[in-house]
Amino acid sequence: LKEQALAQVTEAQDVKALQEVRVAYLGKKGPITEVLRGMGKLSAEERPLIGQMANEVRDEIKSAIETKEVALETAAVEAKLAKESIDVTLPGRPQKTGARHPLTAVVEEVEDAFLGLGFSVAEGPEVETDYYNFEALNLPKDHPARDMQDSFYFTDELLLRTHTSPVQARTMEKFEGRGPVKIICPGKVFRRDDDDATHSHQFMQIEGLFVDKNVRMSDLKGVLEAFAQSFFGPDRSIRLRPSFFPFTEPSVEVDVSCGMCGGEGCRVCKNTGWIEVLGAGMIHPKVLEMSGFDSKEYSGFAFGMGVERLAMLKYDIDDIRHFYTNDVRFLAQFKRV
Ligand code: FA5
Repeated sequence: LKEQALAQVTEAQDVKALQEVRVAYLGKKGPITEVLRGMGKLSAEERPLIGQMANEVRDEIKSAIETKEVALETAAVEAKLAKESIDVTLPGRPQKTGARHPLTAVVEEVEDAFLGLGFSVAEGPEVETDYYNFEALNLPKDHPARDMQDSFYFTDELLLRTHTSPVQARTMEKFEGRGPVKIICPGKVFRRDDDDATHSHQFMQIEGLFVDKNVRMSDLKGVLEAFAQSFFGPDRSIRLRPSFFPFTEPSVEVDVSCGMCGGEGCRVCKNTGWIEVLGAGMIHPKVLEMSGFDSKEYSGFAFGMGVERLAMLKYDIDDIRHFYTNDVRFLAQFKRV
């Protein structure tokens, strides 16, 4: 019986089989328990002999089972470890890295250029009131120039800002009539424009504002020239064209030379050699007064530039829609920008 039990212990392949051996030989209905139970029927001489023998067999089987159990468990842990081990000599899986969006890169570069000229960065809300988007900029409700910027309205008083100029009024108010004020403000703007290669219904602008005593048009020109040279390099030029904005007087539009065409068949500049990137001018006295500045003591200039247009000129991008269609092949080209 003992030999048979020990053989089965040796053969057991897993803990479950071992458990079956335990039940079969040492369990309540097993042969050893049966022998011990039948001790009463034996003679007085037989009893200690048989009892001792039965106990010895039981202890031997028990210890064999325990030893085997430990061996099986160790083997199971080892097998698991072997399966989970990491081969450190395998080559790594390459991680795909992203790229900064070209518009983010341009905003940061423009910010850097103007920080160097003493400007700081301000922010304003994308959902704007009619007052800040239009009225505080000398565009009363019936003003025809409101049509220049077809708007997305939520209510009569609330709209998606059509330009970053409302931040001019918001910032000047905070200064309570005391200059200098010298900020730029990047942000998203929204217009009901039809999308084409150079127009988008949502785009980005960077507003600039400088209010102080004796600020002149020549200061505006100097700042914009310094910016254009640092941003585009010395081979690009700028030109100022007279223009109209209700919040500046005089007003100008500023073009940068296209640089990516010879004038023939260019979608970016429509063969003119120039692309308009910003509107600017001397702040209208009424706008200064409405925002709490004495227009006899203070003067200032402001400008608003289109970030996509800057990016298109800088990186020779021929369609504004590339910025918003999330084609990774387009974005991946800006890894080193
Ligand atoms: C304005 O938005 C004025 N607030 C700018 C300004 C600020 C003038 C301060 C004076 C003083 P305008 O509508 O021209 O002006 O837009 C400014 C620039 O935004 C344009 O020169 C152009 O670069 C860009 N822009 C305008 N419309 C679009 C459009 N639909 N898609 C992409 N860029 C546009």
